[in-house]
Amino acid sequence: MIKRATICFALTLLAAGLALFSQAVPRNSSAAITAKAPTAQAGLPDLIVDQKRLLQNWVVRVENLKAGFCSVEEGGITPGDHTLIRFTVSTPNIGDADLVLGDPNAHVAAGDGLYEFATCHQHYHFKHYTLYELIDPRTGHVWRAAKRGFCMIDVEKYQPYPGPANNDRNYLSCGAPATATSPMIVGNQGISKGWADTYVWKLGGQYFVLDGGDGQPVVPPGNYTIRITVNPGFVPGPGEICRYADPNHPGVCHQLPESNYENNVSEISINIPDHPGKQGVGPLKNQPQITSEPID
Ligand SMILES: [Cu+2]
Repeated sequence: MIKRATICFALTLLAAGLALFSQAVPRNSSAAITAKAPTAQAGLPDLIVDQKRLLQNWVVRVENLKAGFCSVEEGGITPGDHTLIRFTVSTPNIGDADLVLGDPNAHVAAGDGLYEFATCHQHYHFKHYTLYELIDPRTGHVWRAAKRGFCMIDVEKYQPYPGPANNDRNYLSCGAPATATSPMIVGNQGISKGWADTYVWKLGGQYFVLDGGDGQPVVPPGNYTIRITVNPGFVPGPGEICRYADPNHPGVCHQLPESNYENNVSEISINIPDHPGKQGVGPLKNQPQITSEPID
């Protein structure tokens, strides 16, 4: 697993290196430097949720959530010990074109409403990229997760991709606005065809609070469904833009273009035990406790 922060840092260095290199190459002084238009793509992206990944990567356990964690602040959680279910979400692009978002700074400047600035994370988050739901199959009650925003980049290759195995990794920088201490970072977000954006279980907000510590009802022991929906459909409210109309569901819209909106959901069944303890119960039991929260 590649750490997202490492990728961003490495890419910043790489970009800086390339910028230096390109400045060193003599240019025709009369030629204006124009930005290259994005290459037109013939196909469309197709996002899915990797069900096998979800099935193999979850744990119910007791954790100490510290007051300084962004997910505690953003999720309205009382700091201290809480019973959680943590899980990993991976969203491969199995389509025949890249999902292209580019620089969040440009989206914010254009005022298109796709990104918002996350004060605690000090960078931009895409709104409504993936919906996390914990469902009680008996009552249909739905709990929401602590995660509030997403940065889409190529984290890892999706091995079962049906197309070519050597597609380029193109999107590696979340981007950030200028702050008092650092200049603006130009981002390049997206998911290349054949690649996946992955949010591992340790990351901030990759959990549901089960003991009511976030103001939602307590989740009693028993069988539940975790349902993950990438690029979820929504009915636009007043003033909301319909970017991509769903061809199969009149009135339903999506934020991102895809060739198929019918394969965007994965579900798993899990059992929440009575006393999971700090070791936990589930495929990821006995993993170390988290002392500082990695964010993305
Ligand atoms: Cu973030």
